[in-house]
Amino acid sequence: MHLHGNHFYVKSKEFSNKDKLILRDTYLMQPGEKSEFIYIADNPGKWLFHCHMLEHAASGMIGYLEVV
Ligand SMILES: [Cu+2]
Repeated sequence: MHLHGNHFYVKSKEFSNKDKLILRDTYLMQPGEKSEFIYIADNPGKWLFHCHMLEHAASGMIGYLEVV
């Protein structure tokens, strides 16, 4: 999943066997995976949030976050 206009921290075991907080604007999620994104919402606007696999985005894995 990719978030425009912001970076976020996500707990990931991508680089080790232990969860680590990694700073990202895109996070490759596994099927059925649930994740919490942690970020400071200090960039006002409507920011697109979507799957980077365009066929997934086209079938509905897309939305936006509004920072006010
Ligand atoms: Cu996808």
